[in-house]
Amino acid sequence: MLIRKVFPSKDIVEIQEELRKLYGNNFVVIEINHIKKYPIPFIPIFGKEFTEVIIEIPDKPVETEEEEQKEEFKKEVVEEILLKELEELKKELQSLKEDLSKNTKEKKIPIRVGAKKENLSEDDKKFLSQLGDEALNLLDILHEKAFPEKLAIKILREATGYDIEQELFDLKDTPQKALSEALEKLFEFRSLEDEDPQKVIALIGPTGVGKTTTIAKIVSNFVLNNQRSVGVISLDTFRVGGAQRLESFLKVLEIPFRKADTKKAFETALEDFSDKEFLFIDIAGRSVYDELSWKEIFNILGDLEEEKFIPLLTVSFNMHPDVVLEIYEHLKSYPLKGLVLTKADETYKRGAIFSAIEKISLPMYYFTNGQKVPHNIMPATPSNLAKLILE
Ligand SMILES: Nc1nc2c(ncn2[C@@H]2O[C@H](COP(=O)(O)OP(=O)(O)OP(=O)(O)O)[C@@H](O)[C@H]2O)c(=O)[nH]1
Ligand SMILES: [Mg+2]
Repeated sequence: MLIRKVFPSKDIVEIQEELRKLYGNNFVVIEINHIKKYPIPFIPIFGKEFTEVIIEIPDKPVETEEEEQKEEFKKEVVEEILLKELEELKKELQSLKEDLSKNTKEKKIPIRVGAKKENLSEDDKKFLSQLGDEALNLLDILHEKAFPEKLAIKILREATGYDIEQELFDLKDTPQKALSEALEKLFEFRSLEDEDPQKVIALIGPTGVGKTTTIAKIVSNFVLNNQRSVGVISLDTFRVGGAQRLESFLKVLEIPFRKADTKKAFETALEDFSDKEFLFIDIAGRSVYDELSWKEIFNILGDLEEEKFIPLLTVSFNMHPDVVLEIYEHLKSYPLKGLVLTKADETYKRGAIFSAIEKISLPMYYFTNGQKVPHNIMPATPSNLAKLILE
């Protein structure tokens, strides 16, 4: 906007002061003219001198506009710098991503033992490729302990949780706790101590697996730690000295003992021990193909009320799972109620047998891990099994 102003003074500095008072700094002087004004128009006498100033006032104050331009420029520069930095960051991120996926690809094809043989599903392969370090360590241990691949994956699925940030499955807790939690979900564990009293427990299984020794361990612990009343009946009568060692051991602990070679003798012993909380029956191992002999044994035991009778299939950790299944298949027509796993100390590959145990699906009652009576036995709990696996 152009403005014309007329000042009586000639002094430019004075005029500028006046203008500043009126318009601040927001004006630009366009033109300055010295003019004369006459009292009678068109008669040039008695004229008086004036200063005519033409100024322009911009729509926006000049300073603000300049500042705005500066700000605009600054913004553009900053934006440009930021964009460049962003580009750099993007590139760095991309290369990090590539490194990471290379690493994980290299690291996470952990299908080391047996996987190819077992034709894993795409889902299982994907799961394995998403395992974090701790989970991979556990997988290594399960492989070392000869767990079948599919069971190892099942265990890991239970032991791990998905970490959204890392996009990985990793252990939910310490290896001991995470494994223990997983085992609890996948297998059944039971304790004789939770059973109502007046139970008859028999250990049944192949020769030399540790049945008699395990009974000696269980009853000693019952008597020494729990003050439970127990008795033992041995059906191992046809072998020379079959029951002798057990008998002399039980004598020391003053645990009542009977031998029974007939159904009648067995029933008499049962009556004699009717006040005992737990009665253990020791049976000599025999081939599963000796069907007659098994029938004879179950004929002797046959009249026991089913709910009172707890026959436990006893097998050792060092047995081949197929052999365990073979034995189970032959004996499953009898009312087996659980499992005892012996000789954990004799093998490092304690996981192999679990492919059979998964199929048998009976609760586990005890693990034994040495020849020492009464020490080398532990109740079958998820935590004890986890310890045996991680050891
Ligand atoms: N290393 C080890 N040896 C064990 C364990 N349990 C038992 N044994 C040993 O295995 C051998 C056989 O044990 P027994 O208790 O006589 O086995 P069994 O099942 O009663 O045998 P049969 O009566 O012949 O059927 C003995 O030398 C025991 O000391 C164990 O947990 N670890
Ligand atoms: Mg025996």
